[in-house]
Amino acid sequence: MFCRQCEQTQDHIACRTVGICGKSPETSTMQDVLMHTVKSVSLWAVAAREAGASADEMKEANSWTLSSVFSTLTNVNFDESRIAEYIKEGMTIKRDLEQMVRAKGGVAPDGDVARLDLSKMDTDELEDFGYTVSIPELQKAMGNDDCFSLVEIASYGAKGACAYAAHCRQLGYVDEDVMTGIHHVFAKVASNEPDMEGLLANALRVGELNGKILEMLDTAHAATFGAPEPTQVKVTATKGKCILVSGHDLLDLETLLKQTEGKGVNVYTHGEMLPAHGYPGLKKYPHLVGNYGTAWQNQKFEFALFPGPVVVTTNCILEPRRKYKDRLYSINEVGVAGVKHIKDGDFSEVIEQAQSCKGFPRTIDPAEYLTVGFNHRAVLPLAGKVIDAVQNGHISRIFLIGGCDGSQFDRNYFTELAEELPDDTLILTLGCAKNRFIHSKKLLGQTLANGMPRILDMGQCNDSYSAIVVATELAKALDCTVNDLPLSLCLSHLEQKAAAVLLTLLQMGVKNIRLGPSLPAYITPNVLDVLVQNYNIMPTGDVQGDIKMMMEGK
Ligand code: FS2
Ligand code: SF4
Repeated sequence: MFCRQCEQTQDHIACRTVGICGKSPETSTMQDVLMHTVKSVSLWAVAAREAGASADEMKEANSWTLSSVFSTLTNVNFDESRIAEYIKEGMTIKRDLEQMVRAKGGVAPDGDVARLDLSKMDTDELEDFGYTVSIPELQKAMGNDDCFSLVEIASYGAKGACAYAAHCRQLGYVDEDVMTGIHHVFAKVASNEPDMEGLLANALRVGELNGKILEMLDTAHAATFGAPEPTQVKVTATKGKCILVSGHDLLDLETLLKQTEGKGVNVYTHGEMLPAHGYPGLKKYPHLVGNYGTAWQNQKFEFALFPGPVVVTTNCILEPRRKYKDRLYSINEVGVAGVKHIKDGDFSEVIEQAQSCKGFPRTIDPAEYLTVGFNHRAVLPLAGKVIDAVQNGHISRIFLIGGCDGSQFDRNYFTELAEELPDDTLILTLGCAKNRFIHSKKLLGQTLANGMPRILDMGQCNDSYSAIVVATELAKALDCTVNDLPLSLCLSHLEQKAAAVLLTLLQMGVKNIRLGPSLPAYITPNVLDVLVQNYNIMPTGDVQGDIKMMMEGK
């Protein structure tokens, strides 16, 4: 195996024996084959649309693309057999697209990737094939490391964009123009030609598409569950039987809440599901009693101690410990071999298991709370207050500290940063990286001189659009650009959703982003130079030194 798609990659080079995430070489190789299949399907999808295929005719190819790509993200699917199923389905989709192109008199794409036929291969043969389309093999074939770095940037960013688009699809939102763009991105990657300019444009195109997807996801969430509003969330236990829900898919949480009504079972959120409590359509359920635990990387301890079943809706799942494996359930694109997989939104087995588990023996008193729900719809009405506070010196600077969390020790940077910033700074946050500081006793409950809470939790990484709207609207109100705002961005990077958001920010022209705890291994020094020259992107450094620079607007 050779995987370097995320930040936690081994020695900051690549995972080559087994993934730091726990991914086996077999699953990793199978995912390489699946991504090659995605490229082949994308070439035919482009040809089909050029031949006049309608949005309706592209439905299956669109849906398969989103699910297949999502299954290859970090910490999503460790089940080799499920990846093999996606490959087989992809071959059927490709055959159907081929027939469509020919029936419509279109032009068939050329080349080995377009001619890919894996339909008769068994698992061993697919794995053997996987070694021929691994990252090092494709890089060698291209013969230009900088161009290949751009291929990887676009591919991993497109993976994140597909994941966000899969969340949209779950809520019934699919945009044919966006899907056309996604297939074009993968078709460009399929060419594997060392076209520096075209590949740079392809990477920025991913950022643009992802911006549209994030906007669509924001609309879909608000239309389905109501506009999020500031809400206190209990983070201590309530006596009773319980189910824990982790991941990002709010619709799964809603389905579970409906199915647990009147069943005497409380529901808790975990990890990226915390912001669910801010949505009127979810918080109306009295048995959604609170949040349990912290970010995904602590699940091996936290799930083990939870006295009921656990459902993981999307990333990030880890290979489970024996202690809770029989209480763990996956759903949607998530998968781990030997873990029960929920189909057709039927949670009856989970609910039955919750009723037979111990549950929490007592209610913790006094209870503790966090506040969530500072979506852009809740923050923009405060914009006047923020601008006044900035102008009269009550807010010295605004910080966006967010992104993905992870287990590495150097991610304490984000805790120290939040704790060490001057008390008159406003901190916006989103994504699971917020767990680095929202529980901090030093910061909990802090307010600014104008009475505003000092930390505003804007939601999941899926809610990055909120940060974009707030920054853009503040810039409009102050008649300047986002880069001229008294705003510093410090982003914690781990997986491909973060890569997509970063490309969106770059494509918008946002500069001076600090990225940490280290830069991705797939960025070559020359490509990094381009990013530094054009966007002044920086690695996170020493906390005190960074604070000094950021307070000076650097
Ligand atoms: Fe966190 Fe994991 Fe949100 Fe990322 S729960 S690192 O994939 O998507 O954020
Ligand atoms: Fe390693 Fe990340 Fe790939 Fe997992 S997803 S194998 S941790 S680079």
